[in-house]
Amino acid sequence: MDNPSVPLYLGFDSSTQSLTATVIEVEGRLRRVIAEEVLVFDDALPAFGTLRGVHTSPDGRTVTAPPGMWVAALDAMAGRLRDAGIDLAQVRAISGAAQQHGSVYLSAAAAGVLRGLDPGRPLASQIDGIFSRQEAPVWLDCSTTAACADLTAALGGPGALARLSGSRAYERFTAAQIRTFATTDPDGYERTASIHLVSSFMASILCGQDAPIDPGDASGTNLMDLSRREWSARALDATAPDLARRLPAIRDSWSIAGRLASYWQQRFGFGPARLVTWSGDNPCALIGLGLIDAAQLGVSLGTSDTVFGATASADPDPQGAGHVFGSPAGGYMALTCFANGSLARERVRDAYDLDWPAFTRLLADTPPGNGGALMIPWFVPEITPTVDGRGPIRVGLDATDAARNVRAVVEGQALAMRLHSRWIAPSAKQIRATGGAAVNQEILQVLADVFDAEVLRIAPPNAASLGAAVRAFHADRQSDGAPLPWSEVVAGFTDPVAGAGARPRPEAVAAYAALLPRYADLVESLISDPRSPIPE
Ligand code: ADP
Ligand code: XUL
Repeated sequence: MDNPSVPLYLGFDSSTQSLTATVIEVEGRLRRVIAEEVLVFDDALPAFGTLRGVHTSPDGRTVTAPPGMWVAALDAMAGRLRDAGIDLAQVRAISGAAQQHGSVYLSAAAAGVLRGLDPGRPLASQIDGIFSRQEAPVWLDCSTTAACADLTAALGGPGALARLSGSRAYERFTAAQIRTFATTDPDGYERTASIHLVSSFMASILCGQDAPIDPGDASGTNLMDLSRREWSARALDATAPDLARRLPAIRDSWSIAGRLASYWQQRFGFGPARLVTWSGDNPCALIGLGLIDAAQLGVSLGTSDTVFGATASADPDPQGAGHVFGSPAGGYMALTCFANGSLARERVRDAYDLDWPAFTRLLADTPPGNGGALMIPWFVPEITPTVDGRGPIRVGLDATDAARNVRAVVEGQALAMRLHSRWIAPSAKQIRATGGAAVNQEILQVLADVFDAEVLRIAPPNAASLGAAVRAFHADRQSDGAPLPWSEVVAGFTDPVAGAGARPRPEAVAAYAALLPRYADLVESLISDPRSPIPE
C-alpha cells in the first residue's frame, strides 16, 4: 500500500458460518495485519438457504453445506479485498484454513472446468457441473454411526484405529462419511472422480487444479497413517472400493500447491502468487495463536469449542475422546472438540430473549459455582463425550431462571474442557483464546477460574485466518531457500494484548476445584447408564 514493494501474505478461514480473509505485511522485523474481512454466509449469500452456514435435517443428525456457497464466498471476498484498496498484485503467497472433516465430491468434469475458468464470469455460474454430490457433509453431521462401527471392526477396534490414525472412529470424520455415501449411493460414488476436504477443495479452486491435503487436515479423516503421514491402505480398503485414486496426495503443510489460477489474476488483479497447501481451522489456529511449543493450551470458542495444544508424541487420548492431528509446524497437535460451543450458548441466549450484552451482564452478576447448580450443555448431539440427542441436563437449576442458566451453560462448557484437556496439558498456566466468543471477557473469566490459568488474547480476532496467512509467509520463505524458524515466523503477530484476557481468582478457583469431580461423576453416570436418574 504505502510502499508497493512490501510483500503481502493472504490467509483465509472458510469456517462453518463465515469466510474470513486476513492480509499481513512483512518487512524485515516489522509485521502488521493490514486487513481482516469477514463474510457471513447466511447474510451475504441468502440464496443458498443456510442457517448458521449449514442445512440440518429435522432430527439434527444430517448436517451439510452447499460447496458452491463456499466458492461464491471466495469470489465475493476477492472483490471485497480489491475494493478495500489492497494491492493484490503484492500478495506473494496465499494459504487457508477450513472447517475440518467436511468432504466435497467432484465429478470427472471438474478438472477441465477448474483448468479453464473464465475471468469474465462469476465463479458460481461456472462450477455447477463439477459436483457428483450437491451437498457436502460437514463436521456437525452425526448420521454415520453404522459406518463407524464397520470401520472400527475392520481396523482392529477403537484403540488400534486411534493408534493408526490419531482418533477412534467418529461420525464426522471423513472415512465414515465416504463409507456412508458409497454404500447408500453407489452410483453417486461411482460418478465421483475425486474427494476433497473443504481445505483442499478451496485450494483447488484457487489454483485451478487438484490441490493436495496437508497432514493437519488429513489426520481428521481416520484414513491417514499418522506416523507415516500417508494414506493407510488398510483404512482405505475398509472404507470404500477404489478410494486411493479418488483422494488427493498428502503433502507437507508448507508445500506449494501451484500458482494462483489466471481467473484470479485477471478478474481481481492478483499476481501469480504461490498457493500454499491449506490446512484445517484448528491446526491453523494453533499457529495463529503462536502455540509452537508444548505445555500451552489454546481454546477456540467458535461454532464448536475446541481445546488444543502442540505435542511431541502421537500417543492418542487414553480416555479415547480426543484427537491427535499433524501440526502444520511439523510434529503433532492434540485436540478435543465439543459440538455444544456457540450453538449451546446461543440456545440459552435465545431461550431468554437476550442479546450478547444482556447475556454477559447476567454472567457477571452470578457467583462462580452458581450456588451448586450444574448444567451439562448437550443441546445438540455432543461429540465429547459422544451423546446423541440427550438434551441439556440441569441439576439444582430451575429452567426458568435466566441468570443461573446463563452461568450454568458457560460453567458446564468450561468444566468439560478442563476434564478433556488433561491429557493434552494437565496443568497449563496459560491459555490462548480465539473464536467469536473470545471477545466475551466474562466467558474468558470463567475459563481462567476453571483452569486456574491466565487466559490471553492476541490482537487479530481470527487466529485460524491469521495462522493461514503466517503459514503462507513461512512457506514462501521456505520455497525461496530462506527458511525462518517458527519462533521468528510468528513473532510480532501472535503477541498477547496486555489487559485483554483474564486472571484466575483464588476463591473462584477453589469453587470450581470442588465442582469438577461432581461434574465428572455426573457425566460418567449418564454415559454408563443413559436412563440413570438425574440427581436433584
Ligand atoms: P466459526 O469460525 O465456527 O464460523 P466464529 O469463531 O466466527 O465461528 O464464532 C461465531 C460465534 O461467535 C457466533 O455464532 C456467536 O455465537 C459467537 N459470539 C459472537 N459475539 C459473541 C459475544 N459477545 N459473546 C459470546 N459469543 C459471541
Ligand atoms: C474439530 C472439529 C471442528 C471443525 C469446525 O475436530 O470438528 O472444530 O473444525 O470448526
